[in-house]
Amino acid sequence: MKACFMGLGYIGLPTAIIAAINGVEVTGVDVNPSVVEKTNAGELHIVEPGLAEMLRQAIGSGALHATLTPETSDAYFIVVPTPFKGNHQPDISFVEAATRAVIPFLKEGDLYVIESTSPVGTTELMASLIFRTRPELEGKIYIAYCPERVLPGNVIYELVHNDRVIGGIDEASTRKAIEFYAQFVKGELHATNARTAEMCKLTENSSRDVQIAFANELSLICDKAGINVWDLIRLANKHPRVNILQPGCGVGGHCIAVDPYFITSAFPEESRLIADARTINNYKADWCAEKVINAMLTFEIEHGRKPVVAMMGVAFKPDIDDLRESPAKAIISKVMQRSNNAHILVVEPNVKEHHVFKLTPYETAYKDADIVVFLTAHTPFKSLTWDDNKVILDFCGIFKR
Ligand code: SAJ
Repeated sequence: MKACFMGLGYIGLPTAIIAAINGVEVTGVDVNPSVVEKTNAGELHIVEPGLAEMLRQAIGSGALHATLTPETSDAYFIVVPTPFKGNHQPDISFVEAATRAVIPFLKEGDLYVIESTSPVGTTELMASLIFRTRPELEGKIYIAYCPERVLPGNVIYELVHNDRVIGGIDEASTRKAIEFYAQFVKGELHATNARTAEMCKLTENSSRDVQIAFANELSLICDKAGINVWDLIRLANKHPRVNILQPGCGVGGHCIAVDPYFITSAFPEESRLIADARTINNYKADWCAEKVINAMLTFEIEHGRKPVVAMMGVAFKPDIDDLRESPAKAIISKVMQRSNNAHILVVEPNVKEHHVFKLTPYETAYKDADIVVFLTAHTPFKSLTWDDNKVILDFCGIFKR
């Protein structure tokens, strides 16, 4: 069977590779010539443990090759970005462009699947685009939506072992898509319709955003109430049916912080809690920045000099090197703007160098700083010992004090 993957990014490339080493003949298509070139040379353009060896195997065996344009296949997968325009309105122009590129190749019996996180109704929209352009295909091809839920850094394992939700525009399409994924997915394949599958992905991540907002709101309340929020959550979670997540310095990444807007932009009247959770999580980063700035002013009044401040962690979540959409990064920038040349040390153990921040090793920064601000709960930070001579702002539960 031949499959054509449109988009060789964080999801498209690993999925194309895994399909290729499971007996599918795969054409990987990307608009970026260097991605095509690197992939054909067996070089990864993304960081993902264990994937390089699989790519070389897939290219070496000829099961996978990359191109700039689609090739005739039996199945076509749309795995391109779905960014947002300025006003939190989703942009499906890449999905539409990739669909238009494959339409001329479609033939009776083919399968067309969207994997990109998309607003509800996108699959039906693309189906009508296909049938408007190729009316003879109506009812003759299979169209479905199948979201992914892999965790960066564990993509290979999760692509194979996570359950998948597969929603067709009709039952025959759902069955056809399940047949394809059954070739390499060991997790359970759950049949549904396209709209439900689209909403399922958005629901998973929005539910997590709301849960994190609850934890962040608790941290604001406890700060005012003089309660240790880490103890409070630990004790509340002793209840057999309570599972409160951890407060942080805000919510980062290009999934949890983004996917809820696919719902709130489409259902503004109905999605109040989801919208408020986004506001709370965004506000938490501002709240943390203000706390740091106040601590710096207090230090200067008490000590008659500007403090040395260590900002511990820039990545958007613990133990990764991904700084994209990181609340920690936004907080550091805001503190720097308002620090009127206090000495700010920036620490990020998972990154060697940064084009904006000069990085300091975490032990040095901790030793030299008057004020230590923990923004991202990287494991190495947990080996540091509490020092009563320092002002420690722990926004992510390193010391849980
Ligand atoms: N965070 C907290 N407190 C917590 C958990 C997370 O503040 O208790 C913060 C993290 O620091 C980070 C953000 O939330 O800034 C998101 O973290 P995450 O652990 O949700 O990680 P992601 O965004 O890499 O992965 C999520 C996962 N979705 C769910 O867990 C429901 C992953 O399975 C999805 O595939 C991924 O989004 C995605 O691609 O959609």
